[in-house]
Amino acid sequence: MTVMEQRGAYRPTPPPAWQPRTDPAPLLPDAEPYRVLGTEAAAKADPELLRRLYAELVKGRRYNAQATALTKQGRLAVYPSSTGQEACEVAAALVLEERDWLFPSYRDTLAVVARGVDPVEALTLLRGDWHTGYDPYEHRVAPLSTPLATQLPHAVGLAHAARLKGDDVVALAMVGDGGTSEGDFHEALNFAAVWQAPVVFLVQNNGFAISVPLAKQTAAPSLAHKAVGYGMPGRLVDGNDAAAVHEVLSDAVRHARAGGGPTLVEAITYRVEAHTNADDATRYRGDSEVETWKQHDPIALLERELTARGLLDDAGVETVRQDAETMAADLRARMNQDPALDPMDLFAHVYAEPTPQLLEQREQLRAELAAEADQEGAQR
Ligand SMILES: Cc1ncc(C[n+]2csc(CCOP(=O)(O)OP(=O)(O)O)c2C)c(N)n1
Repeated sequence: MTVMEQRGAYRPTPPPAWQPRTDPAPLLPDAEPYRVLGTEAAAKADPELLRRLYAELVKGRRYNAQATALTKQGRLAVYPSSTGQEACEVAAALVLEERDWLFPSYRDTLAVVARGVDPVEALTLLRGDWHTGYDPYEHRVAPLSTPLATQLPHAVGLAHAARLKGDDVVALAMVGDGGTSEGDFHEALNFAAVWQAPVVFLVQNNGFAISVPLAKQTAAPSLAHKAVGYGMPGRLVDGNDAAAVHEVLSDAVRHARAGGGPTLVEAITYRVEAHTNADDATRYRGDSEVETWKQHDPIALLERELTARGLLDDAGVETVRQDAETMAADLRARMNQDPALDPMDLFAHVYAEPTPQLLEQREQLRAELAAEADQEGAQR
């Protein structure tokens, strides 16, 4: 039989029945970012929680302003301000139980402080020290991560390990919109969904990765839609609505704790200031865009809600403001003290077993420091 005859005789058999492994519909994010403030849902929000959120937002903004001022005085090497993003920062810290873990990016100092880390210790890395400054185990806060998205697989590993050990722990990992283009983001979400790890991923979509706008970062309908591809729910929330972010993250944490697996939350927000004090944002975005976002300010939104419901008056605003000033004054005073630095620390903790080269360099520095001390002694 010729090949053509064989082909003619071939009748394809129907493939085995196929259906999606899970129904994608419940995983899809809402069409609009979820909002609470200024909507009917606000009436159900706990007044005490709203007041707490408000106090933390005001303190957070003051912290950002103080830290930025410290960069200008040379007390901090660099500071990535989260002004405009305080709702995400504060809510992320408040939704966790003490036994849970927070995995922040470099922009999330406010979340770290809101979780209980000393405000000065939280700035150690940004001051240019060689270590994180705080004990990650004390408040269950991983080091502020500068390499984009590397904190995400760490969060998944910790959460998965905790579940294997039978520990009731949820990990909440924070990342920027730019960080979602990293391989680590993909790997973390994939592992988390396959293992059903108790993790919540919070993407703060603040519009830019330094100068790169979101449109150049992804063609996805939204970052929350990416969740569906991994088999986890994606949620979209107004990132400047502290009550909404708190509610969505609380739901996600509860879901993870109950064994329901991970959630990807995309919070739509805006970085009002430059990427860091070393950046000039006017080179890639216009003032009018910034002004539009300032009209949707997280503190103003919450203040309006609290005032309208009679939960906050002028005296209350003043008390919160004063508390924030006290915190800033303490931060300023302590950051203006020169830290006692030992140059020999450079060689500590590099390797468990120092390499011969490191030992050689350590001896060289020790000798130079000793010679310098002798010289100073002789001049006195
Ligand atoms: C792996 C890696 N690549 C590049 C950088 C340089 N970098 C620092 S911040 C940044 C932009 C990140 O933007 P985004 O994730 O949106 O977070 P945002 O700064 O807006 O909070 C880049 C590319 C880095 N820190 N790590």
